[in-house]
Amino acid sequence: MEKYDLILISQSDLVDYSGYSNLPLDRVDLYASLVYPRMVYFKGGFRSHLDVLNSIKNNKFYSECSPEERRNSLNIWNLPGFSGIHIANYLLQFGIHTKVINNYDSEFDQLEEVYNFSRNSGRSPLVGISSTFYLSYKEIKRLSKELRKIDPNMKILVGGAFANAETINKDAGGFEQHMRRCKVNYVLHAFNPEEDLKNLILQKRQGKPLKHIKNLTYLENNNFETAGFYCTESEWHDPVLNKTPALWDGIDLPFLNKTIQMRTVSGCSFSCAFCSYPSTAKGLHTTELELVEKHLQKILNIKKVKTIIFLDDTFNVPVDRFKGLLKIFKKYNFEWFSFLRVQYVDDEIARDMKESGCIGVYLGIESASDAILKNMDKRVTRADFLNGIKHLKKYGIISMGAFVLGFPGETEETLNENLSFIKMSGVEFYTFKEFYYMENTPVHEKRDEFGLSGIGSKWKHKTMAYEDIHPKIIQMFKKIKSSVFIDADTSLWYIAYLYDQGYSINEIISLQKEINSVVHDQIEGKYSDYHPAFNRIQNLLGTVCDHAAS
Ligand code: B12
Ligand code: SF4
Repeated sequence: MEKYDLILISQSDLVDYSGYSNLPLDRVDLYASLVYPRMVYFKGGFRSHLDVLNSIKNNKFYSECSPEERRNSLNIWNLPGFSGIHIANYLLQFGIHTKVINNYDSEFDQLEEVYNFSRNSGRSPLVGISSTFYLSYKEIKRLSKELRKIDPNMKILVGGAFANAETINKDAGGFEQHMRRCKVNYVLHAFNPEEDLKNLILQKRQGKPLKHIKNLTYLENNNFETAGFYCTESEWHDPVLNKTPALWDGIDLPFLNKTIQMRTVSGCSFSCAFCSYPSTAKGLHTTELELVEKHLQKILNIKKVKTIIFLDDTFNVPVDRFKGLLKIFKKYNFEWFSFLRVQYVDDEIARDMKESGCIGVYLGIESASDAILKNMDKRVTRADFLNGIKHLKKYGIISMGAFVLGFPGETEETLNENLSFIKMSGVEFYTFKEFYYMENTPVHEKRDEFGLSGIGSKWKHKTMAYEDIHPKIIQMFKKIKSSVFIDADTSLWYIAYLYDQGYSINEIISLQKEINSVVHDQIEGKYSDYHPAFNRIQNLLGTVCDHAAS
């Protein structure tokens, strides 16, 4: 077994379904917006769509399984996340060895084994938790508590998107109380902290002081109530895209099936009025195409890898760069998924996408109403979207249209424009998200014009309030028959993950239609574990397992 400097937890099973299940079912109208249509009530509790499949297939929910069984169950966090693998890749060039724990809840036995091995060999590894998918400290606290059962003296570091977001409108000193409460030793809060992380590990290894490391807050020892708290200088770093050599095949990735994620760009050159990404990412940064190709070669050297999910927010912009990427992709044999700005797709691009292995794309449509698109500063029209999707359909590339509902200016009519768009465009999948109001987004500058007040998920403007949205989502969910609903919290990754697990796109469509039909009836108040759709799902799962095995 190898000795590691860092154990990095990329993801964990963070949604507390048992919490929802403890709520009284006869009062579901009070909390329906939290559970529907994203969950199914099955065998006495609310379940994720994937966990319904687990129970029907294996007769066990994910939470009831042993770690090994969990690794073989369906869970969106079993899909390899990017940040852990990327950080391991970056650090390897400095001789720093990272053990990536992809999903803590599926791999905690392995974490314990690796940690104890390194500790018994005389060097306790630092244990990092990625907060990228967290929206509060709750999950950090849970993990830290469990980790300290392995070793109360463990050194725990937190980094990732949530930690970064905490410093956007607040001082890094605000971490102190949370670090004491959650028993965390270090927080690295930079948007691109790779170099700071390298410095932290090397300084610690040499027993040197940490005060010159940027973007770090730390407690001087494990006495969390009284230890001195320190905050180092904050400094912006550009992404390390061109400073990350392709060392993918040198990292141990036992959790890998067929799919891996990568990015070739960080940031975004657009400035949609509801989005904070351009302001936090500070501009568009690209990887040189020659290096992208080297990464691709190394990734595809990992024999199991057949599919890549590209995380670039606007993968096909700039268009010429995208054409260059497609030319490279065509040389290799793999399939891929990505985000796509579909208005920049013409017949030739769609054909090249297909020929280079594109299976499906996430379309940030946001709204199919020209009036709302204008308010959002999306710089696109409904007609442009329809035109682009037509090209994708011609070449059999599936798409998932993502909509943001309730943006300032939204009315009953503009919402209905989404309905007709979904039907007309023929997108195979769709998902709805409610408008989320953040101060560090362009819409905040126009709050007086829109009469926008409140914050986050609780807002009000001249034409709507947040409470109006959920009933509309349910109405639309019930009406849409031509396209398949996917939960916004899992979106394209749900499709890519099931595809990774051996399900064809048609099988995914069939399964999801059945799940949605159960949700539909539950919204009407009809609950039964003997719903005929569960039988049909069982039959479908049987067919898939048979062909996946052969
Ligand atoms: C892929 C993805 C998903 C997938 C993940 C599937 C999978 N198995 O990978 C799915 C669809 C499931 C998902 C779900 C959600 N997501 Co999401 N997702 C992303 C996305 C597109 C990519 C994440 C990624 O890998 N980024 C690339 C890496 C390099 O960036 P990073 O993780 O931030 O890592 C960098 C640093 O933060 C740091 N770092 C990361 N981890 C660590 C750890 C340590 C110790 C250190 C030192 C540093 C460090 O180093 C990295 C390199 O610079 C991002 C948007 C984006 N472009 O990042 C959103 C994003 C992470 N998601 C987000 C959100 C909010 C969610 C959801 C809560 C749903 C929602 N409302 O949108 C859910 C999760 C919970 C739930 N209820 O189910 C937010 C997070 C905001 C936050 N935490 O403050 C993001 C940033 C999008 C956004 N702007 O709104 N998501
Ligand atoms: S929504 Fe997408 S395209 Fe628009 S600014 Fe945000 S990341 Fe860029």
